[in-house]
Amino acid sequence: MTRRSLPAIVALFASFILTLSHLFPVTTAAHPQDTAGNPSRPGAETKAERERRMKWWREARFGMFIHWGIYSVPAGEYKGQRSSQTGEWIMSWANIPRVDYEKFAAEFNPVKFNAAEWVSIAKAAGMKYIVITSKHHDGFSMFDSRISKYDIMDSTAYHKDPMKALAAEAKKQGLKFCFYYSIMDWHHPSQYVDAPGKEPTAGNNVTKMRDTDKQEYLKYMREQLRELVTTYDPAVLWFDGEWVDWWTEADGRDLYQYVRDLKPDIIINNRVGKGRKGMEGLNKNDQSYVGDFGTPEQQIPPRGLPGVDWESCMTMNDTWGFKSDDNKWKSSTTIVRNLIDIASKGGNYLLNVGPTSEGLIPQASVERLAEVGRWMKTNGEAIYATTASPFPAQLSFGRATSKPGRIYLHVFDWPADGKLRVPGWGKTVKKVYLLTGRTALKYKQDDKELSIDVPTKSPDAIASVIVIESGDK
Ligand code: FHN
Repeated sequence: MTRRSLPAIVALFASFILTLSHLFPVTTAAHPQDTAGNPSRPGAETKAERERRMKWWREARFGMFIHWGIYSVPAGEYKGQRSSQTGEWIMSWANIPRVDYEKFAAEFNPVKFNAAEWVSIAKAAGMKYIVITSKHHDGFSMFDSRISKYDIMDSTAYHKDPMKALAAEAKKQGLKFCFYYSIMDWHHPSQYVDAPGKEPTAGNNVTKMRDTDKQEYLKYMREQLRELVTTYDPAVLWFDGEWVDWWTEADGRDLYQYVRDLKPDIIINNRVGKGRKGMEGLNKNDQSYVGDFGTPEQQIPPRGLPGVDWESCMTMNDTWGFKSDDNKWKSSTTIVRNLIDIASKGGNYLLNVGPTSEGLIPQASVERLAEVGRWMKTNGEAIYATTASPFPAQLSFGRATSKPGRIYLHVFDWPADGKLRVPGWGKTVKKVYLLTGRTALKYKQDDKELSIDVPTKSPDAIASVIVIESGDK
């Protein structure tokens, strides 16, 4: 055996082992994993338990994201400077040192904040859960944190805890209350910025961690998360800012387990670890990564992802945090059709609002959410608790969602000739009707297609839903 071939054989053997470990995640003693690749240990969560834990979330399909913080004070402008970047990143793109940025806290006084109104707006839109920023990258705590003076109780003119009011109101109106929490923290002394032309205490897309301070920061995060989980009982922890190089998958696993130990039925997104592929949001497939669901951002996966829990988060204009000059609002038609498209691919839609520093959700958002709510009032059953389209290819006229024995066709392009042609999917049709008014529709079926006679005018310009009952469970 020549010397040269030995390394080749070793390499071959190593890659074979590697392939094995991806296929069967090695539950090392240090990092035992459950079926979803999440940390597990004796008494770990069984598949059935995971199904139970994820059930409400999977059935909810539609939630409100709220980016609210002291960045709503400058509202996208700093010393006459504006940027196309998002409002919540002003500390970074305006290169504002900590000592100057902190001044926005003193000006933050949301006297018009009304928790009941916010929750009602979400509920009337058909949303089932709310995810609000407890702490964004700027490190400011929008909740009453006993371990930070840089919070809404101690540093603002407001001195009240809106998170308490929102959590109570959400419970009262039957919506799930959830928190966003940023791992990267532009304010915490453990981190600094080392980038050309940047203030070391300003914001930046990445921070550096002082080696000696990482444990201190992990302790700080854990204590804040303990406060958030035990005081407000959130149903989801939505982490973000995990892309910094000082944060590792192992850190993510430990934090995931820590939070699940605090509240075993909590749901945690994949941004607790290092799994996500950028804005595509789903996990890389080079190993199994920690987290309960994937997080595509500002985009919708091209195809359904059978067996994968995912949630697409999206702005209603071009910013997450409030910017006074951003009026690039999506239409309610676009928003409803995004929701349908996402549900037809088996995902959830987390739609954002960016309230003002006075505590108001922008009127343009309120109006569009009311229109979405009108559509959901009639068609909600074609979204909630549905699963992905059974059709192998995308339908030419719209999308489909399904339930056992039932398919919901969401028609965007109404057939001018009064005949809606649906490709065969191998099930025998028992009944076809319009969801609006449950009006029965005539149809003909052969093994190639189902042809449905529809009224000349579509019942709903945004999307008209036709129900096909096949009786096959
Ligand atoms: O940087 C953040 C951004 O401000 C916003 O919070 C979004 C929401 O998903 N996440 C990050 C960008 O991926």
